[in-house]
Amino acid sequence: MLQKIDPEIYEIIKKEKEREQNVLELIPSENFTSVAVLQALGSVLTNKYSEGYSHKRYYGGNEFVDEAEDLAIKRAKELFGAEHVNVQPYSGSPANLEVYFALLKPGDKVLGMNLAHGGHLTHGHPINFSGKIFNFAQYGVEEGTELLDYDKIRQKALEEKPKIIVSGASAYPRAIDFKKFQEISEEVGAVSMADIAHIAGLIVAGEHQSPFPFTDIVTTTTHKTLRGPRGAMIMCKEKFAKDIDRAVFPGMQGGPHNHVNAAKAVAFKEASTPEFREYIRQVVKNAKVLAEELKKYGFRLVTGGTDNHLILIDLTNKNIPGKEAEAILDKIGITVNKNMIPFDKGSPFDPSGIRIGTPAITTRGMKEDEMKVIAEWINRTLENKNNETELEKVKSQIRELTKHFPLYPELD
Ligand code: DSN
Repeated sequence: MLQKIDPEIYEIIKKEKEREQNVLELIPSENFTSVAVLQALGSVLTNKYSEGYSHKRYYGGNEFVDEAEDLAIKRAKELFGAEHVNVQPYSGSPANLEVYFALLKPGDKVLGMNLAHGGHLTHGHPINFSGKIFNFAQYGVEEGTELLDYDKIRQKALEEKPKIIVSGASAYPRAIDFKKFQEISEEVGAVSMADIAHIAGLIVAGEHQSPFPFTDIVTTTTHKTLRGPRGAMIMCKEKFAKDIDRAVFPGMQGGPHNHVNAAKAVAFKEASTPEFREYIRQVVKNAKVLAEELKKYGFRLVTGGTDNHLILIDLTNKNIPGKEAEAILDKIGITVNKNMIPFDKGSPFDPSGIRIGTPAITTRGMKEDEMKVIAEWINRTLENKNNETELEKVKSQIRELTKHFPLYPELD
C-alpha cells in the first residue's frame, strides 16, 4: 500500500532497511527492535487521542488504549521493581524535563554529570533547557583514572546542597554505583534521580547494579539496550507519583503516543524473558572482547576498558580526529559516533574520540569471533584511511559478514 500511495517514502524506508542490513551498527545507543515491536508501532493505536491517564481521559473511546497503557505500566513495574510508572514520556529529554518540572522551581540547584565527561545534555549543559532554567552544578570523572570519585561527588554535593542529584551517563564505560549516589543524596537531603537510558537493559538482566528500590526517581529511554520503540518512561516512589504524573500531563505533554506505548509493553514482555537476559550477557561479553582486541592494536580506551555495553576510544595517539574517524568508518560500513573524551582539548564538533557499543550487533547474533574481526577492521580502516584499495577490501568483507546475520528477514 505504501509503495502505491507514496513511492518516494517507500523507497527511502527500503534504502534505510538495506543500510541497516549492510553495515555494522556500533552506535551504543542504537538497537534493532523485534518485528512484534514494529507491528505495534505501525498499528491503529496511532489514531487515538487519549489525554489524561487510564480510566481518567479527556476523550471517549479509550477502553483499548487504557488496556494497553495499563499493561505497559504493569510490565514495567514488574521488570524493574518500580512502585509507580508513567509510560507517556515521548523521549528521554522530555522525561528528564518532566522530573525537573515536577520537583523544582526555575533557578533551583541540581547536581548532574558534565556532558564532556560522559553525562548528558539534559543533566545541566548550559545550552540545554536544563542548564538554562535550573542552576546546575556539575561533577565529572577524575583526571588520570577517568572514573567517578564518589568522595569528590559527596564533597561537591555537601558544598552545593542541590535539590536533586542526577546520576547516569551516556558515555561512561564503567559501572555506576547508584547505592553510593543514594547515600550522598540522603546525606545532603536531595532527591535522588537516576537516568538509566543507556543501561536499562543491563539492569533488568542483572548485568548492572539496579537503582531500585532505593532511588527516588528513575528515567529511561526504551530504545537503547532495552530494545523497545523510541520513547521513554519515568519510574518513581509512590510519594512522587502525583507530581510526576502532573508534570507529564498536563504540565509538559498532550496526548500520549498510544502506538508507542503499546510497543513499549511488547518490549517489556520481551525483556522479561531468559532469551533477553542471555542477549544482554552477550552484549557485555562482546564489549569486553572488542575492548581487549582494540587495545591489542594500540587503541587507548578511556578508563582502560568497559564494564558495560560501550567503549570510548581516545584517538589522540592515532593522530586522527573523531570526526574524520567517524566519516572513514562510515564509508566502509561501520557506523560509530564521534565523541568527547574526558578533558578533551577538542570541541563537541571536533572531538578526540569515538564512542562504540555492542547492543545492535549482538541483536544480530554476533559473538566473540565477530568482535575480533571488527576490531581488526577498525584498525585496518583507520591505518589505511587514504588507501582506497584497502578501504574497498574492508568494505566488501563487511558486506560479506553482514549477509550471514540477516536483519528482519520476516519483512523481505
Ligand atoms: N542521544 C543519546 C545517546 O546517543 O547516547 C543520549 O540521549
